[in-house]
Amino acid sequence: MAFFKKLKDRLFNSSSKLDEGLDAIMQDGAEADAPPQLDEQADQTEQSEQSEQKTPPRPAPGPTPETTPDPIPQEIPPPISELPPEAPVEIPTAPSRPAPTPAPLEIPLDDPAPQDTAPRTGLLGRLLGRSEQDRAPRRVLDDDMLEQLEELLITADMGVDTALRVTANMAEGRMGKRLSATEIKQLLAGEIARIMEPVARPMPLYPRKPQVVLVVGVNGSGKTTTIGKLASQFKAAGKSVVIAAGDTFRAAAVEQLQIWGDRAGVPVLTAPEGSDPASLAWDAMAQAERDGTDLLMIDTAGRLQNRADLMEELAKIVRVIRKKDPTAPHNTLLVLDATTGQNALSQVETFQKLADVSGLVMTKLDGTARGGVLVALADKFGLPIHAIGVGEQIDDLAPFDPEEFAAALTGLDTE
Ligand SMILES: Nc1nc2c(ncn2[C@@H]2O[C@H](COP(=O)(O)OP(=O)(O)OP(=O)(O)O)[C@@H](O)[C@H]2O)c(=O)[nH]1
Ligand SMILES: [Mg+2]
Repeated sequence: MAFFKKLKDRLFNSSSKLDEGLDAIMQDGAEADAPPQLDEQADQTEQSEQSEQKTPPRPAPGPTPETTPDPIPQEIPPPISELPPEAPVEIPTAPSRPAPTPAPLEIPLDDPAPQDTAPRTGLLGRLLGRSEQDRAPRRVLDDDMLEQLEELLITADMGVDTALRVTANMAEGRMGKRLSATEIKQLLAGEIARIMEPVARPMPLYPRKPQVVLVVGVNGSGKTTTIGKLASQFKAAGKSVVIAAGDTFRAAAVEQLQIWGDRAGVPVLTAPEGSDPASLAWDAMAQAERDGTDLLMIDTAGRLQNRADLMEELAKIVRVIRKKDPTAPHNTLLVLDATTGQNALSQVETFQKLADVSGLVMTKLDGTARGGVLVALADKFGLPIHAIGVGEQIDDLAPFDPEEFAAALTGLDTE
């Protein structure tokens, strides 16, 4: 589907560095079965095949992309879900309902993705089949290569600990084996997907009214935009939503949120500039309660994790919300900008202490080559990743799909 294709393309764009790095490592110590000059031919063959076989490849078979199984599942969960298993069952019909698929993210089962990722070999490639794959350059997996892989993963922002773990796991039982670039990508992608699998969870919805969703994060991480996108999806899923403009710090912040409210078709509650965001949160909760609103999303001002005063202000917002409803906030979403790299780790640590973060939204995954930090985050904190931002438009918020992400990050699918 169009949306899925867009997401895939964007993620692929963001992953080219890791992909290129892997290829460079292979070339560094590659042992080809074929003589070296065939490698050059192979490169040309690969390029010419990618440009729709404008020039027919030379008869000498060279390495061409291997046929890899499509790592993209055909069904992708929506970024929000009705009742998680642990949710109190107050609405008898709700638990048995199938997870609703919000309109913007509806992905038909007959999505053409499998065709997209079909082997892109030409006629020659198909004729040569297996023998061509056998001739792909290979490199012995040794300490030297492992070290290079570790470094590569670190430059992709995976962090030292996670990079070491990923490479150690992929190397287990394979030291001394001769691997092709595609095999290495498959192994890395498998390891990454395994780490990411448990955190790929849609934002849970509870029967509580109003369900209070507090949205926090550093300046410019994408909180307001994400609220607009989420509000639109919740609304499409049949929920009544109201947004509280808790960023009373910046005059323009309220206007920006109002624009998003209009786009999403949900009301925005505001307070005068400079007023106490905690009291706005209180008033918004009271109003949402009176109106029987399903979801109250509270935007907050961006705050850097080293600003103690602002962090204390956030802690106060949480305290006040809890005074009104001890079970609230029901979701505290930390919005992280994927382009900030390793700093995201310290953001999670600080916000977790003050606001009891329940889940993450990772924005700006389009246009960054640093998506590896998600792996580090999943490995270190295990917090659910509810959704990913892949653009500035209202429908540019997607569920997090671990296999798709792992394939995109390693460049597995871009061949
Ligand atoms: N490319 C891209 N841009 C995004 C994404 N999410 C947000 N942005 C852009 O990032 C910028 C900051 O977004 P905001 O939503 O204003 O961020 P914020 O966290 O509310 O910012 P403050 O309120 O100033 O702390 C805007 O220009 C958004 O359009 C995304 O997923 N991809
Ligand atoms: Mg904002």
